[in-house]
Amino acid sequence: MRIGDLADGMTRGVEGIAASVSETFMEPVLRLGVTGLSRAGKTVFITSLVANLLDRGRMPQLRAAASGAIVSAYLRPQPDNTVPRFDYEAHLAAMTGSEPRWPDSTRAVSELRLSLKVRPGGLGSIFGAVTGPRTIHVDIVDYPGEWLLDLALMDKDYAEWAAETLGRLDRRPGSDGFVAALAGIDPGAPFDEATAQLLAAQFTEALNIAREAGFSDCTPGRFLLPGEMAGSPVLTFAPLPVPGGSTPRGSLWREMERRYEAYKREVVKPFFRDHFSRIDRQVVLVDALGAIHAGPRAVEDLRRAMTEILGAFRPGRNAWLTRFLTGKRVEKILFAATKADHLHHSQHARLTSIMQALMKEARRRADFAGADTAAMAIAALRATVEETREQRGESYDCVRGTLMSTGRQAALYPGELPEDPALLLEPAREGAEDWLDGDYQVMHFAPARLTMKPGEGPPHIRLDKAAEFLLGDRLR
Ligand SMILES: Nc1nc2c(ncn2[C@@H]2O[C@H](COP(=O)(O)OP(=O)(O)OP(=O)(O)O)[C@@H](O)[C@H]2O)c(=O)[nH]1
Ligand SMILES: [Mg+2]
Repeated sequence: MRIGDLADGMTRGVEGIAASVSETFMEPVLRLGVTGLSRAGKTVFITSLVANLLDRGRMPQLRAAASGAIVSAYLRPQPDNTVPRFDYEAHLAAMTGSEPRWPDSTRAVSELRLSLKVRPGGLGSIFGAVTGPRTIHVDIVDYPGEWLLDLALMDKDYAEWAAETLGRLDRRPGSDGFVAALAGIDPGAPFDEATAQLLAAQFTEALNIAREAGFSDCTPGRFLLPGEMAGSPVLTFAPLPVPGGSTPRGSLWREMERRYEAYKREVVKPFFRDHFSRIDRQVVLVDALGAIHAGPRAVEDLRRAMTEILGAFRPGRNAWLTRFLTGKRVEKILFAATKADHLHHSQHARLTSIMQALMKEARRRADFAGADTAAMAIAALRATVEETREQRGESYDCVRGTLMSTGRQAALYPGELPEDPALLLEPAREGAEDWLDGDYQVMHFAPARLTMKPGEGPPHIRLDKAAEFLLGDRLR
């Protein structure tokens, strides 16, 4: 199953065209896809990107900002009337208020439209003077990262998904209750609702514990964040082994299979069809540092999850990333390692190479041929300052910030990332329990208290470079 296969034929295709030019004014629209697992940094990224496009003082590497080509930027009503608006103001107020804090984890989908008035060639350009400024709309969607995982389900039938999921239970914490519940049932026995509910509840608990322990691949994503679907049949199933050779009609197994397919059809498909199928530019956010900190298993799990997810973006007839009717694909994809402010800049290049290596198979599988891709280490909201500390004759490149736990200032030396990413990725692939050469630390820093000058957005690392890559060519 590819993203494009979800297009459901012509109706959607026609809508796709209508949405790519703003209805009334025929102004161009750029849909920016922000892809990332839960806690990858999507909401912070969107908030800070928008704030820094509205006030462009900290965006020197975005050429259209530096040259003055962007005349003005403002928020406009979004195109989709039934999707909640991304609560930009509340998120920004949280991050930059007098008691700065991170925005809450996202629980539902939302959307924002940022419109940029651009004078081609910049201020004083003859071309600009002749043609006058034009407007380009940038549409961005935010959603809970848990839901992204479900993209990998579209390619799997129930038996496959169940076998994979059951196969990794023993390598994950928190599965005991579910394993015990499974031991007591016969998947070939006639279906009954009480058993289905018990299994689903135990399985959901196992997923939640695994997620807490830093595992990325915890499908189905809505089990972690059910919203208004809690308790419905599409969320009341669990993986079962195939009962001895046959799957009789009316059996528990058959009903679980039916619900799994209903979940894919009625929950997963509409979400991706509505929000992912018209993307022009894509940023893939990855919390590589967080996974490295959680250990080799989390790194391998992240690598696999991202490979499976991006597999759905492979091209083909009606592919997910194929523009409807025009056959155009996503033009640019940025792979960004987020939260780079946890590292001194002397290590940013290493983080970028690790991210590139992590995403290598995903990129190959997705075959983003024709798309322009780049990788960089960024911090959407910089929460630290750099500092070099001497200890016993050695100097350490640290970062300093306000600890979330105590509110106190602390300096962090996260450990030295290897120059060769294989030194991390290979032990992870081979199933190592711990890193050989010590630990990698992550501290949870609160956003720094700021005084933002007029015309400046929140502080960041390379957000301007990311914006230049993603949007720059359309703003000239
Ligand atoms: N230091 C630092 N921390 C960050 C940055 N961006 C995100 N974080 C941290 O990562 C956490 C998750 O960021 P979010 O933007 O909420 O992540 P998300 O991808 O929207 O997560 P879900 O909504 O759960 O899918 C934040 O609460 C911060 O602790 C950053 O630029 N610097
Ligand atoms: Mg979020």
